[in-house]
Amino acid sequence: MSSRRDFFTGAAALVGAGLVSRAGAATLPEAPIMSSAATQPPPSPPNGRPYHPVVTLNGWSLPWRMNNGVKEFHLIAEPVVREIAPGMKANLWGYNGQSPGPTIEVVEGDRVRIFVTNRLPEQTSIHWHGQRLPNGMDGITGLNQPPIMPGKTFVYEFVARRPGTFMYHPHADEMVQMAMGMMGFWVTHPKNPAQHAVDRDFVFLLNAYDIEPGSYTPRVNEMTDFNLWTFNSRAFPGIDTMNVRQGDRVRIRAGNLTMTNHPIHLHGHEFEVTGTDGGWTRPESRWPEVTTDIAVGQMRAIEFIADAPGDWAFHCHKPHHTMNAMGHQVPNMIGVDHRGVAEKIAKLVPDYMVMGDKGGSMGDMEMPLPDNTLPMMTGQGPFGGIEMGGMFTVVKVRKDQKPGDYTDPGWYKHPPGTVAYEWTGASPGAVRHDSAGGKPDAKATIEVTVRKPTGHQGHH
Ligand SMILES: [Cu+2]
Repeated sequence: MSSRRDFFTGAAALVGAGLVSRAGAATLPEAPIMSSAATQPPPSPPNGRPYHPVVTLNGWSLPWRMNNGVKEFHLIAEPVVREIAPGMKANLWGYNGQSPGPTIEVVEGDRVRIFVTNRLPEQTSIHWHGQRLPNGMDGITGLNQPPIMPGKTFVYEFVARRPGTFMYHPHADEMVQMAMGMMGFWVTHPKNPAQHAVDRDFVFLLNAYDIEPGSYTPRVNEMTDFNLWTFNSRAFPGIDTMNVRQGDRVRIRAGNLTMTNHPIHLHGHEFEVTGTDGGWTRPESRWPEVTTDIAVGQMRAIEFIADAPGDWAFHCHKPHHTMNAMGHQVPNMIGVDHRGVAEKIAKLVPDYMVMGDKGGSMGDMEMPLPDNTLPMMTGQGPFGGIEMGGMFTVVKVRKDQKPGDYTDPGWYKHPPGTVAYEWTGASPGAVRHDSAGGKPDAKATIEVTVRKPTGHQGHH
């Protein structure tokens, strides 16, 4: 993660696209390109009305140009290479060098003009999810507008009437284009910057990909069996941590553009859902939660006071969504004795290894992986392997994190006596109870019941 100072170094990654010099393009605003997948804390707005900028997790906000009071942005739909996490890159489609595309930040009442240049090999369009706008700006190919053909630029223009949390994505060949990563975040800040003000405001999209280990391009026809679950097209340990100051009021906004729901869970704090893609929730309608389910196509803004110092996990609560690419059709081998079998197979298959006979713990396991894939469960913490992947990151709450500083403070230093520890006194050993609820019997043997396949049981 970068600090505000680093941002200006990171801004070196912003280069003119060099794509806008054709005849008639002199009126197009510059289309900045981002080459880094690191979180870029945004600079304060250089012009226009004031607002408190959001921080896009492993992303950035798109600069604009003021043209006679209109905020002009330039999005370029194009193939990109996105680093999903160190060790894995994906050929995706996105905007301005990254997938997801840059966050667009405007202020309630702003007149916004967005130029969209299509550099994909097929037609596209952009739908501005959740916005109040003229029907012809809604972006459904065929319904509201003709398609933007390859090489063409379209202009969308509307007033950002409603403050809140939005996203953008194509409504053209959308199964393919969203499976390829075409999406981005949009925040319309309230006219009055004091309204809904928080100290830190993080945003990201939930996305999922099916990329066969060893390959680079998503299988776009997949409906359910995705193997990469990501925040802003990054998988743990590639997702930056959210670093905050103790006592901060923190908002985290997430939008779900996958094909299943994600129960998003925060450790160590309670939060309230303060906004959806339909607007801000009324204060009297809120209740405390530690998990909120984000359904397909929904956005949620949660808020909490970060009053508990520490490194707090923040993740999807579906266990398979905190794993990285690997077949999920692995049988449950807990308790199976592989001795002998493994040796015989190893003679035939040199890289063969027994998996999961003592549970699935693989955090410290060195496995031969194909090129360009991620271990299923990975990431190192101060106490060893974290054994996570996918939709997992950490909220770091620190007393001495400076306001406006988003740099990673390192691992939490626990006060003495506040970490779970090993019992080193006398151990009673393992005691087993028999199934009839009788006396403990340490020597009880395991009785195995074998059910033989006898055809259609219960259908005699
Ligand atoms: Cu999930």
